[in-house]
Parts: sequence; C-alpha cells; structure tokens
Amino acid sequence: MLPTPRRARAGAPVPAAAGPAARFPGVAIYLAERRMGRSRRAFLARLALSKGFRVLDAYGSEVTHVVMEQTSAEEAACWLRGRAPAAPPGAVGPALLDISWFTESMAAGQPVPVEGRHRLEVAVPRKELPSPAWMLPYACQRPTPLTHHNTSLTEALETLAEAASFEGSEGRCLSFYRAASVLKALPCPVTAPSQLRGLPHFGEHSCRVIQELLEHGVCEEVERVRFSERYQTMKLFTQIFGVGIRTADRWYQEGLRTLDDLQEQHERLNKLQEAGLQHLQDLSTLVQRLDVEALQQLVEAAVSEALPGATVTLAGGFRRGKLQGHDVDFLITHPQEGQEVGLLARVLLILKEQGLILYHQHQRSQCEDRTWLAQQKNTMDAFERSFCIFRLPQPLGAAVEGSQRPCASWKAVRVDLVVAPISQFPFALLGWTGSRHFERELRRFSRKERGLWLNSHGLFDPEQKTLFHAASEEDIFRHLGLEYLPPEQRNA
Ligand code: DCP
Ligand code: MG
Repeated sequence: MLPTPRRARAGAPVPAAAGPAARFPGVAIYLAERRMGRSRRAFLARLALSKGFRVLDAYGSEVTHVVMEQTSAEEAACWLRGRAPAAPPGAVGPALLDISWFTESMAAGQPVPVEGRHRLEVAVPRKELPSPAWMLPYACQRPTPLTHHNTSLTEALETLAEAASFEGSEGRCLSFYRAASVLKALPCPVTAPSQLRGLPHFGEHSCRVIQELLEHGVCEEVERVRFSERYQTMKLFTQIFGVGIRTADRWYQEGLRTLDDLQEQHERLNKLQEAGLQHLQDLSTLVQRLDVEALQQLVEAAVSEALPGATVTLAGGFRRGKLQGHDVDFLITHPQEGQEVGLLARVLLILKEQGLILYHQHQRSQCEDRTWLAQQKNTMDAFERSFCIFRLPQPLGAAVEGSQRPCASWKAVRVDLVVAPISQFPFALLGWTGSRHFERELRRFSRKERGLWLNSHGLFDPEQKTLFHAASEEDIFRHLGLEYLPPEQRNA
C-alpha cells in the first residue's frame, strides 16, 4: 500500500496559532501551502506570530485573511469552494490575498487595510507574457518544451553558468541555470527588461545580462568569457570523454592548452580518457536520431539473446525528444526482479563478438549496499553500467558529418548502458531522462518542499524511514504532489 502523500502533513510545520496574546483579534491569517511550499510557509508563519498576528494552522470559519502565492483569483475561489461550505447570503467570506498584503502588514507591524491591489489577480489573457505569479519557482513544477522562444538569451546565461562551473562557483552556476530555465518555460520571447520583473530566480546579474542583450544584441561579459583562453581550454578538455572539470582544471593550471599538448603527454591520461581522445573527432559530432534507432535495434537484439524477456528503454535527451545528442542512454531491466544480475556482462560479450564495441568501461553495481536507496546526496546512482564507445556501422556511402572520413563505413558513438532492477526502474527512468537541471530541481523540490529524498533508486522518507514504491513515473510525480510532466516537457 502506498504511504499517505506528504501533503497530508501540510500544516505540520506551522507553529501553534498565537493564543490570547494575539495583538489583532479581528485578524486570523491562513497561509495556503499550495505553491508557497512547506519551508516558506513555516517561515512566514513564524514571522507573523513573532509580530503578534494570529496564524491558523488549519483552514476554518475563523479565518479572515487567506494568503496565497502564485495563484489566480479563479484558482483561489476554486480552492475555497473545496474547503468551506458556501457562505450564507450576505455573509462576508475571508479575503483572498496575495503575498503583498502579508509583507506590507509585516513591515507595518500591523494589518494594513485590504486594497484592490492586494487581492488575487485575475488570470492573464493567453499569448501575452504571463504575470510572474504564474511562473512556479521549481523547474519540475512547470512544463519546459524542447524548443522555446528565448534561445539566444538562454544560451548567454548558460555560457555564464558553465564558466562559473569551471571556476567551481556552484552557487553562481546554479543561479544562471535557474534563470535560463525560467526563460525556457515562457510562452513568448522576452523583448523588454521590464518583463523580467518578478520572475523567479532573476537576480540583478541575470537581469543585467538580458538587458544588455536586448539593448545591444550582445553582452560584453558573455563575449569576454566565450573568447577567453580559460573558457575555451576548459571547454575543449571537458568535452573529452572521461575528463571532468577537476582534471581539466589541473591540466590548465599545469599549462596545457591544446589537444596536441595532451597527445604529447598522453601518459597523464587514463584508459577512458585515452579512448575519448582517440575518438574525439567522431564523439564531438552530434549523434543523430537515425543512429539512435540503429543502436536501439542492436542493443535490443543483444539483450534478448542474453536474456529473453529483458527490455531496453531509451532515456536521456533522446527520450525528451531531442533530435541530436552527445550520447545515447539505454536502461535495461527484466520484469522479474533479480534476473538482471549478470546480464550486462553477457550483453557486452555478444556486442563485442559482433565487433560493435571500440571501448567500454564496466562499473559494477553497488546496489547491494542498501544505503544507496536512501541517499540524499546528488551523486548519480549505484547501478551496474557500462560506459561504451560503439563502432556503429553507417549505411554504405553515407557521409559522417564533421568526420575526417567523409564516406566512413562506421562511426564512433558514446552509449551508456545502465541496468536497473525492476523495483527501482521508474526511479531510474525518471533520473536518467533528465534534463540535468530538471533532475536537480526535482530532487531539491522533494527535499525542501516535501522533506523526502529522491534519487535514481527510490524516494525515501527520512523521518519515517520508509521507502516509497512506485510502479511508474506518474506514481512518483503523484506522490510528490506534482503535476505529471511527460519527458518532452522536462527540457528545463
Ligand atoms: N543525469 C543526472 N546527473 C548526472 C548525469 C546524468 O541527473 N550527473 C541524468 C540527467 C541526464 C541523463 O541522466 O539528462 C542523461 O545524461 P546525459 O549526460 O547523457 O544528458 P542528456 O542525455 O540529457 O543530454 P546529451 O546526452 O544530449 O548531452
Ligand atoms: Mg545523453
């Protein structure tokens, strides 16, 4: 049986309502957690209590002021109808207010009179940029399609995010990614800086970048970064399979700048990196949809030969609808738990016998260590997997785009094969479908708003020490109280 969704605990973090000491007897505030989030609600409740306001933990007839965030008047009215019996004729229901009434009252140290501008907004007409109130703060709360209306703006912000990651500035990196992700979810292009006002995650720096881009077509800081030796070298090194930021940085600090520098000192490279460098030409050419289909057939054939009934599911960017990608991610499982053990080695043997593997690095499963199921950290996962470079046959005479071998009979393609036991498969599929930013946000949302730890193995309740069992991705969204987003809408 499924445990009760955490939303049932919605009221829990709000401290007990202020008692007789409340300074404003005519005012009883109810903070609606929906969209506000659990931690923020608890914070606001404490703030109001400390100023002598009465804050009610549960909604009831005593409530005079309902405060909501990112909610339209229609949604609020609907919410209210679902909670309270219709008020008798002539009776005045509670005021449905946005956060501005609350913040002004806190600043004044007393309830300010309710004015029209405090009342919840009516829905904006479609096709116009929505009011910021409509933009939910977590990327996993809003659909993000593959193609959007603000590509040049998001590319600039993502360049700054990437540059920050090269410098180890995780906070700055995330701020830029979050701002970029908000722009990807907008239904129309941003054409004036004023449209950014009130959007979540738009700090002063991101606003300045967008303002410059809108006014001048370029942003000086972005251009400076793009053409800097540091950024270009880090980009060059990190695109080599097996080279992460730390390694690239070390090489940079040691004075290496070019691929020739690396070739000359190839004793520095481990086997994975050597293979990456050897096939760099092909691997830096984007994988196409047709390649993915061909690969899926090859992998499926090998998997069913190794274990009839085992399945292969496409994950990663291609599952989100991308037409091109830097690699191909496949998840392998079997409907009977335990049957998947030892499968990957057999699959690789078959693929190797067919001459399809140029390189592979096997990583054994660490799932026996059950603490993985309850991991809070953002590390990837502990599934058995193989990082492969496939030798993918090309149709006769086909040109390999960007290749030095214009009519090559094969090309090198990066493929990740990941094996998940069926009981963890929905979590693995959700975790491996991405995007990376979507995953990051989903985990952050689970932790901060629901108090649950999510990873590619499961969803864990650290208080009750229980794991949630899911039969599908939909189950996981439901349990988190999130609207289901299909893979094509997870391109955050
Ligand atoms: N993933 C993750 N955290 C990581 C690595 C991967 O959450 N540290 C997830 C999200 C990714 C998915 O796994 O979307 C696959 O990873 P890829 O690096 O292959 O990314 P994509 O497939 O999304 O894009 P592409 O391969 O085109 O670069
Ligand atoms: Mg991928």
